[in-house]
Amino acid sequence: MERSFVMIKPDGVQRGLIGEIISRFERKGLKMLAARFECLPEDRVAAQYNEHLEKPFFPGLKTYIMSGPVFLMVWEGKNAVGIIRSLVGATNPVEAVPGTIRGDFAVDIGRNVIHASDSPASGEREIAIHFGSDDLVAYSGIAESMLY
Ligand code: RTP
Ligand code: MG
Repeated sequence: MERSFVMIKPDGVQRGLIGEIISRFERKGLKMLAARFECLPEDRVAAQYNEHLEKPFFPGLKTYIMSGPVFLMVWEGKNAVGIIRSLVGATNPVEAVPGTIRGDFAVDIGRNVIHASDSPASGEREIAIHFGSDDLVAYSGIAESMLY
């Protein structure tokens, strides 16, 4: 079973897309293990995006991510990382196909609504940045026993 870290970025929160995005993941059959609504401090933005610290777009990315509250989540499921990346769509909304979250709701790479872990290892790393092990709630969902 894989776990993915998902963050609805400030533009997604401001546009009222939290419910829409959660609904898509629930209908797919994924299970939420944790969630928190907050404004991210600078150190966790840097840790989250450590692979991009030296990129030219990082200062703008940091300003964007810290411009308002974000909605942080942990999702679990069979192949959850790849499935969530396909539900999210391509990084650049120009390439994100309709039916994906970015394909349906975004027009600009610098305002692309949502983050999702790009590998199972990234998922575990990113979860540990934002959540403690006590924050992850263990339970069995009906959907799980029906699906797997
Ligand atoms: P994310 O990490 O946010 O889920 O997005 P991603 O994997 O699809 O894309 P990634 O390459 O990790 O880039 C992280 C975020 O940085 C912003 N970005 N801006 N202006 C640019 O060229 C540029 N490139 C990336 C985007 O907000 C992207 O989601
Ligand atoms: Mg990324």
